[in-house]
Amino acid sequence: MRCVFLSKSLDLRDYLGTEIPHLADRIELVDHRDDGTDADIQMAIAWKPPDDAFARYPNLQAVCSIGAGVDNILACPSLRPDIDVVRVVDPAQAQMMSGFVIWHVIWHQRRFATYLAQQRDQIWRRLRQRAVQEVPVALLGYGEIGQRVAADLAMLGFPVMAWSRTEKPMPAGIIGYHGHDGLADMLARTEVLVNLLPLTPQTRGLLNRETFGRMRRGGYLIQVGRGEHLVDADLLAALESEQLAGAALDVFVPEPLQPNHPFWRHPKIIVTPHDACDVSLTAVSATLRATADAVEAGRRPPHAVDRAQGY
Ligand code: NDP
Ligand code: OXD
Repeated sequence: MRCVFLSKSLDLRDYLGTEIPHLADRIELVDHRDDGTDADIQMAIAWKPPDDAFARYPNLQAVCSIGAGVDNILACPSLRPDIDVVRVVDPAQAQMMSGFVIWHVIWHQRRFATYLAQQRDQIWRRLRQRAVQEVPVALLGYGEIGQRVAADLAMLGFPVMAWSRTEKPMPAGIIGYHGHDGLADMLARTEVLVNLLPLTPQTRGLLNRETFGRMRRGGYLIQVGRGEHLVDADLLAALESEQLAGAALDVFVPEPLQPNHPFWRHPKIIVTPHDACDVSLTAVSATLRATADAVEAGRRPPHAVDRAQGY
């Protein structure tokens, strides 16, 4: 099956690199800039596709993301409602994300920012340490990645809460919340807030003044969802007023983070370049194969998102 690359920010042929020969028996990869017969293209792989990307392919049935999130594809104005949008679900990615989140939770719990500052001034001073049980962690989003992060944090002994759109049964040691009231209840008990939500109209701007204000004073934000979830000025104000003690930010608007943005030099913020975790090329490749099989069989591909919900 022929599969077209659609991206304005990445050379996807270069990105897939070593996987291309392994896919060759099943999938012929073509670049949208190459000449070709557009009507025979039934599937695509995309990351930040150009606005008119889908207009040229009248028979396209499915488009695969190269990541867990699909907001950049759903935002494309030429995407037709009948095209299945497929995301990557990769347990190794969830494990990597979990490591990132745990590192930051412990950074906050064990007061490493203060130790780093003390070292700079050659100060030898022991700080009061708190047990894991004293630091409640709340996850916004309890999906493929959130469930892994929650289980790992709970195993380390942190009190863990998780918020989702729908109510779900929770394993022992993790308290579940859902809906608007559920969020308020959870935030009132939260010291560390981890954003693992997809970007949808309902979640955009959720990391705001009101949300921070509901948390325990001196809390910490770990922002690994999407930049659009965060109201930047509200975070700066929460840090200034010491409502929040610090924040780890991995995602931004726009990316890369603008050179003059105050986050870069803020003493209470750790910036990473959208690298909290990475999807493996093997997982992307498996997603492409499974999608090709489904399109050929006239089935809905595995991990096709709910277009109405936006994730
Ligand atoms: P999933 O789709 O598996 O899970 C999404 C979770 O968010 C679900 O629990 C869902 O609730 C919940 N949710 C969605 N909308 C709402 C809402 N309005 N209110 C409350 N809860 C809501 O996604 P993943 O776990 O695979 O990934 C989550 C996100 O993490 C990605 O979309 C992406 O934005 C981000 N990400 C960031 C990476 C990085 O490197 N920084 C890497 C990978 C992902 P329910 O269970 O009820 O459906
Ligand atoms: C993402 C990813 O969706 O890296 O951000 O998978």
